[in-house]
Amino acid sequence: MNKNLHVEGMTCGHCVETVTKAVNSLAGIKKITVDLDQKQVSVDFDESQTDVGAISSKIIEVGFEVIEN
Ligand SMILES: [Cu+2]
Repeated sequence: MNKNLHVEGMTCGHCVETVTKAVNSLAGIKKITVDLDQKQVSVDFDESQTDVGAISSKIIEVGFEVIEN
């Protein structure tokens, strides 16, 4: 499954790396792409292992705001 999330608060490459690492620490993540300019985080994941709620919580946990599209 693929989900696009609107993530507020990312300002630089370090933020992108923080979000990427946090999401990748979850089980079932296949691919994450972060578009800093568009504030979009695109995640491919195995829905039998994780869900949008868990992904959003993880992003919030490391200090960003998730606005679901
Ligand atoms: Cu940053």
